[in-house]
Amino acid sequence: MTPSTDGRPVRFTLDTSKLDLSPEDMLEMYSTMVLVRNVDERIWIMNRQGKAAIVASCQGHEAAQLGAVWAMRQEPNAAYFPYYRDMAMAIGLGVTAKETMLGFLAKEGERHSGARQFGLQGIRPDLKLYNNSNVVCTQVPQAVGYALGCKISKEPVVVITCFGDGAASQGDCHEAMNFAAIHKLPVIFFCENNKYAISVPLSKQMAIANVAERAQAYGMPGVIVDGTDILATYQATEEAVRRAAQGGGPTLIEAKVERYLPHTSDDDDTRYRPQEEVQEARKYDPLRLFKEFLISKGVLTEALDQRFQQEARAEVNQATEFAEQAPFPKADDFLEHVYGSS
Ligand SMILES: Cc1ncc(C[n+]2csc(CCOP(=O)(O)OP(=O)(O)O)c2C)c(N)n1
Repeated sequence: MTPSTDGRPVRFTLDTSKLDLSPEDMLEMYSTMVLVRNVDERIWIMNRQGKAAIVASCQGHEAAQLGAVWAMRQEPNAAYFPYYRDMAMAIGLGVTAKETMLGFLAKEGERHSGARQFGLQGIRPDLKLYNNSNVVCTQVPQAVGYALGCKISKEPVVVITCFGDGAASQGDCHEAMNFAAIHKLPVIFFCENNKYAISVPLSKQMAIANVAERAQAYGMPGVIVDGTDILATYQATEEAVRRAAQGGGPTLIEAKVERYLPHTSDDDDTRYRPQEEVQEARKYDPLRLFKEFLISKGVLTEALDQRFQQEARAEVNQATEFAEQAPFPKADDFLEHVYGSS
């Protein structure tokens, strides 16, 4: 995939002959996706039981997030500025089911914020996972600032920042992309376009069909990829990672994804979204698509899939039990890491 000469976004299509993933790699990707789906479904249930306060599900986004993570994981100096829907990205980077469950139940031992924020929000410096917050788009200029800081101090880095289609219409996003292109910063702008910003459909918040079309105006390549295809997303991101690492500057990747559940557990999407649309979208479930691909290639069998499903369920059961029994954080350390002391 090379950037088009007329600046129009490249529509990326998977070329399996160029895949540099072993069958073992692909099985690891698949079993991680199975785990993520199991964690996500369980947290949604815990919310309905009144145990998890609020959840932004990543169901339908898993392939995009994990494809991007797998490409980024090959880069030793990778840093991540995700958004609130990026649970698959977090788990792909090593956040465990137990840690995730502790976060959504706001229990002691949670490592992003000490259980003082929504699940998975806060930072995990050990994983170079920075500022995941509910405030839409803040992470995008921060990712660019981080990349600029690394450039000034001559530290090699490749930064990825993720955001939704709604966030792409915010001023912060435009300023960040413009600045990154001017300074040729090693940033991948990864837009997970699920066609809705809560209840606002894409057509009501942008006058063009693709977010990636804007890349031309900033002066960077724009790439559209099928975000329900983990391997396509992996390949597209891998190229952007290589370009960034070699000093080629930023890339805007638009992963076309589906949102299977309401915006969050506090939302009722039946008030604004035809449910037939959701049923149609479910035909392209990234988990099923990847399973069918792997079976067709002889990499996965139904028996192995059953094993992955059982292992994921067992891990999620253990994580749930652990988090339910864990205490809430102590009131005394409420201000820890909030204010410095002198
Ligand atoms: C600065 C700011 N403005 C508004 C909101 C309210 N809000 C929360 S999520 C959201 C929609 C974001 O949609 P999108 O970027 O498409 O991501 P998605 O949730 O669809 O993945 C809005 C407007 C907010 N949290 N922060």
